[in-house]
Amino acid sequence: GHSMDWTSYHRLSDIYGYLSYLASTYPNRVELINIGTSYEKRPLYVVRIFNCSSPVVKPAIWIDGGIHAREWISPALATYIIRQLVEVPANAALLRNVDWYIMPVMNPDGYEYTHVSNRLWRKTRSVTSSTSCRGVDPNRNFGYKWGGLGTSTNPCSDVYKGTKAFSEPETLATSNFIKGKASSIKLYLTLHSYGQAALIPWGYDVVYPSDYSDMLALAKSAVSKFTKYRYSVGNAAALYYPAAGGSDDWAKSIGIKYSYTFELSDTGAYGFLLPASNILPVCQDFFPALDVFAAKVATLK
Ligand code: 0X9
Ligand code: ZN
Repeated sequence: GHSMDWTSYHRLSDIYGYLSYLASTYPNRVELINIGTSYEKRPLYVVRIFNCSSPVVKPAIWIDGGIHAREWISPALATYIIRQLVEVPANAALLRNVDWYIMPVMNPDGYEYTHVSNRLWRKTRSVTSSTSCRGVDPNRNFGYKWGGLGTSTNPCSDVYKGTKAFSEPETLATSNFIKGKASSIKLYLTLHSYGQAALIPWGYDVVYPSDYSDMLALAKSAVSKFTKYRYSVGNAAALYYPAAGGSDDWAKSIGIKYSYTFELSDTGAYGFLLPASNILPVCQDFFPALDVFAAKVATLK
């Protein structure tokens, strides 16, 4: 076994250590893929979870966490999902017809910075044109409607969009990897906090894709699995605020029909500072929704 747990929030080295452990312990179920390097030269890891039954190429689900550094419940849930899929035999059915790509920490530099320097840091840690302000908002840096509403040209802003779309090594590596697999990835899920909401594109403005009703129906059916926490479901720009350059919009724009941002617990009492005693309840509540997503994706060619 391994000492990873979901009763506290973990440093990046613990998370990466757990991923390596899983890959070496379960080589026929787990592949650890290094998709690139962060600005501060940390590796960027995607875990592929699969089983070896035919067909060789299955429809896949992508899940990422840790786009925003301070949203600690997000990497915690992503690693919990990895653990449930890999180490809990009762969940084997979830791998039968679907492959999983899970990136628990897309912004590792920011995540480490929240542990050692500034708990409420949000962005990457790249050097900008400002001598005093670092970092780009990775969720304003994706290449669809980049630079639109809800973004800033000011490097000191928490929603700084960067100098161009995919200026950040983290968003560039992630988007390149997803593009390479885009024909198999049928569902894109990105984990954030907070607010308890399932947000549906488009988020760049209050605009609805032509297949919005399909996206809404699946999201509603997924959150109906939750028993402890109530989530609202709706258009991202309407429910939150218009914000361009988000990863969800970009995933939708490249043809991934089902693309969602999940804003996890809570609704604001603790906000980003969700106590560690909430990690397990949030994760246990969320996991059954993956049955709904996997069942849908299994039907998609
Ligand atoms: O503002 C964001 O990036 C997300 N909220 S957060 O509090 N986690 O920062 C919402 C993003 C929703 N999606 C788009 N606007 N595209
Ligand atoms: Zn976020």
